[in-house]
Amino acid sequence: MTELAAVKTALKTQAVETPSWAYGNSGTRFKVFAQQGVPRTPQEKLADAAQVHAVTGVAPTVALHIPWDRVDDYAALAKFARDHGVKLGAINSNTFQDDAYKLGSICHPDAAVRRKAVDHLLECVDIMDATGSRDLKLWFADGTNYPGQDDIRARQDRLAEGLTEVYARLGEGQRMLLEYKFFEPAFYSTDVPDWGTAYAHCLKLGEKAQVVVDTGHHAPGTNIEFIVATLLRENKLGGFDFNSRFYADDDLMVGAADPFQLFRIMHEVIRGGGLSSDVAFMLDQCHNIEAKIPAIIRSVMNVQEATAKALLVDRDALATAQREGDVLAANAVLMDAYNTDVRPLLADLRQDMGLDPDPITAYHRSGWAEKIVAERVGGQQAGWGA
Ligand code: AOS
Ligand code: ZN
Ligand code: ZN
Repeated sequence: MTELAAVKTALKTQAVETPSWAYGNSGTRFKVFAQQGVPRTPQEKLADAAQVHAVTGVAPTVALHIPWDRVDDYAALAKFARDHGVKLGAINSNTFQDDAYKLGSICHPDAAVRRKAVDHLLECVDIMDATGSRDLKLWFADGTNYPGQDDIRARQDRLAEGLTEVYARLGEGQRMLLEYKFFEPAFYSTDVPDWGTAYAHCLKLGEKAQVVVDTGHHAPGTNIEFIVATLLRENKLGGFDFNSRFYADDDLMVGAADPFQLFRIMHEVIRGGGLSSDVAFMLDQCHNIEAKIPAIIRSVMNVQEATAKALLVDRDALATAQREGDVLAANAVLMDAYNTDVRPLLADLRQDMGLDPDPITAYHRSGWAEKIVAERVGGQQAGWGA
C-alpha cells in the first residue's frame, strides 16, 4: 500500500460524533436567536444528523442529552436512528438545570440532592442499556462561588462516593467519561477543574472510567496536546469534546480558532494509538448565528483535515531529527505536514467512498434546508446557552 493509500484507509475509519444539542436553537445568556427549520423533537435532530453523515461519511453517531432528548422508548429511538443511517452515541447527563442544584449536584452538601443527582446518572445508564450506547459522559457544573462557602475537600469525597456508585452500575463494554472544566459556572472553585482531578478520580474508579478533554475548557496558553499525550500514555483518554474557544467556553466550530492546535492534538492521537483506538471524537458545539447543519458539516471536515495532516507527518524523519537534536528539522517536519493542502486528498477520499467531493455543496443541493424550513414550525431550543 502506498503511503497515501494508507492515510486514506486510516481516514475512512475515523468517526466524528455530532451532538443532538447542536441542531437546536442556542445562544448566549443574553439572547437566543431562533432559526427556522430547527428540530422540534429528538427524532428531528437525528434526521438532521443523518444528513451530516450522508454527505461526510464519517459522522455515524449522535450524542444524546438527557433530559433534553427525553423520550418514552429509547430502544425505539435507537431503531429510528438506525433506520436513518446513524446510531446513538454517548449519553450526556444533566445535573445543572434543576432548582435543587443551586449548590451543586453530586457534590452538594445535602445528601438528598446528591441522591437525586446520582439517581439521574443511574437512569442515564439505564438509557445506555436501551440505546446500546457505550459512553456515559459526565460534566458537573458543581463548584462554589465564595471562599469558605463549602468544604472543597469534602466535596471531593462526595464526588468520589457518587461516581463509585454509578461506576458499579456500568455494564460490560460501557464506560464513564469524566469531563473537566477550569471555569464556569462557579466563580471561585469548580469540583472537576482540570485533567489531574478527573484523572485521579478515574484512576481510583477503574479502567471503565476515562477522562474527556473538551478543547474549550482550558486556560489560554494551555498545552492541550501535552494533556492528550499524557492521558493516552496512561490509557485514560476516553475522548474529546471538540470545539473552539476564542474567549470562553463559547463552543464554536472546532478548528475555527486554532486549526494548528487541532493538528497538534491529532498528531498526539496518531502518535498515541491512532484512530482505531477507543478515543471518542465528539463535537460539543452550539451554532448561535450561523446555519446549524452546514456548521456541523464544516466542523466534521475540520477534524478530518487536521487528522489527514497529522497522518501525513513523516514520523521516521521526525524521529531522526529528534534523535539528532536537530530542532529546526524536527519542527520543519511537523510544519510541512501542517502546511499541506489536504483538501484534494479528502475530495478523493470522498469519491472513493461514493460521496460528493464537496459535502457543503452536496448538502445545499439536497434541498434538506428548504424542506425543514417548510415542514418544521416552532423549532426547539437546545436547552444550552440560554
Ligand atoms: C459544559 O461546559 C460541557 O462542555 C458539557 O460537555 C456540555 O456542553 C454539556 O454536557 C452539554 O450537555
Ligand atoms: Zn463539553
Ligand atoms: Zn463546555
